[in-house]
Amino acid sequence: MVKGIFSPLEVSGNFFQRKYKKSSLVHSGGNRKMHCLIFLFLVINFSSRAANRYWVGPSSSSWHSTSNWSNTSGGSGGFSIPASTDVAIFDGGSTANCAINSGVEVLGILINNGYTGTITLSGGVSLVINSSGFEQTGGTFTGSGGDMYVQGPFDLVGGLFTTTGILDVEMVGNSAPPPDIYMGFEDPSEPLEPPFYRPANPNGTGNGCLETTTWNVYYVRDVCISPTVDVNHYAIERSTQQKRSGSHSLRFYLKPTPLNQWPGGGEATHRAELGPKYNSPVAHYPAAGEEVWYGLSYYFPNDFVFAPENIENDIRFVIAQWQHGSPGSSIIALEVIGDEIMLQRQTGNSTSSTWVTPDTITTITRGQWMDMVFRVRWSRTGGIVQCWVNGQQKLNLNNVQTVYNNLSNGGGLKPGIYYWRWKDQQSVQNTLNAGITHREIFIDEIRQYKGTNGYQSVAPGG
Ligand SMILES: [Ca+2]
Repeated sequence: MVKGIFSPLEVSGNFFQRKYKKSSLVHSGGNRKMHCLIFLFLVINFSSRAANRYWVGPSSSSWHSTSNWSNTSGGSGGFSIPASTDVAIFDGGSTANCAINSGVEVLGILINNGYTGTITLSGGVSLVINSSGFEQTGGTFTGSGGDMYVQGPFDLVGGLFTTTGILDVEMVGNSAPPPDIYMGFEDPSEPLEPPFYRPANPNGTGNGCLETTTWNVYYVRDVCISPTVDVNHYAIERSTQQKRSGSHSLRFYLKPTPLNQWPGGGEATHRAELGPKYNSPVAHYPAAGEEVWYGLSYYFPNDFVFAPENIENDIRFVIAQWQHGSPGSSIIALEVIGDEIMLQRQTGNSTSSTWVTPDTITTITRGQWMDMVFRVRWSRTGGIVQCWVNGQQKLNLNNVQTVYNNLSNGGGLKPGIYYWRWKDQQSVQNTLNAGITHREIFIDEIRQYKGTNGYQSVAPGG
């Protein structure tokens, strides 16, 4: 159980939900699965121990009169006023206003989209709602200084909710649907295959990319190390050095190719990532029109050296990208530029894309975990990219391109270090000049959920 107090609060629209989780205040889209779960919960209560009471009152009438309540929608009044084991239902059976002028305790309140009236909670009055919680999909609820205590789910799907009094919400635990993918890096059986080993070859050619090995059922290693150096110039390993939860996280490490070992005809070191596995039990590439939520937590060590901040310079690298499985750059990626994490986007076609000036998401705090949640609606023209950091919304892009014009799918999350600039000798020199000898980051609590309102399903947590 988690608990929080907010005041004042105003919420409107038909695609909104407000919840409280630990120390973070969360705004996110409507949740149809949640809606169905709550509805089922109410139905079970209706049939077992609770009574339904339907609002049938005349205009501007009082909650506190038996003549205004019925046992069926639109039925005759005269039934008991909803009490602590009853659910009060406002639907199309009466669209009249309702005034709560003295203290009320009910099992639940359900305001469905057939109700178009206004329910007013008067100042100084307490409204206690027990385990069935509060759900609103229509009408208007106005708290004019009265206080609400919700001992169950609080679910705003539509209508208008306003209160100037206390709103104290206690969510039922685990009410969010589980994620489709969860990686906490606690499983000692992962990685499923040992990393590929390849000896250094001073005359090596080619791109240096190692044979992929399976990390777990969802991911493979995707590593490119200069053929002239030993493969220990990288690491993707479970580590106890840092952890967001449990006792392990995943450590990513990459070292640039030494200038005196530069490959003559090949590519220098540039990649240590977990790549989408082609036969993963969860499909990695969402279709255009689908919405996917991603959660993960980053840790930059205290000795992480920030490069001089200049988005035009060479000293920047990717810490996650959403790879679409076709030739060409990822359409969205997270880059570290200076001391900030930015969202890098492309537009157009995958093989001839146009670079978009990155959007700053957050300044990096070294030595602390940063919890990140992303909502991505994959679309050629109506895409959405939203990002929250430690519970605060930092990015809200709407009607952007998140699927290339020549593709029919969006990207699969590919976490890790992609230092594409290190394929260039001058960039490595610039990196060394800035006092950067390697890159090391830790990632934990990776989650993925396909569907709407997935914040609670993917938010990093213990
Ligand atoms: Ca962990």
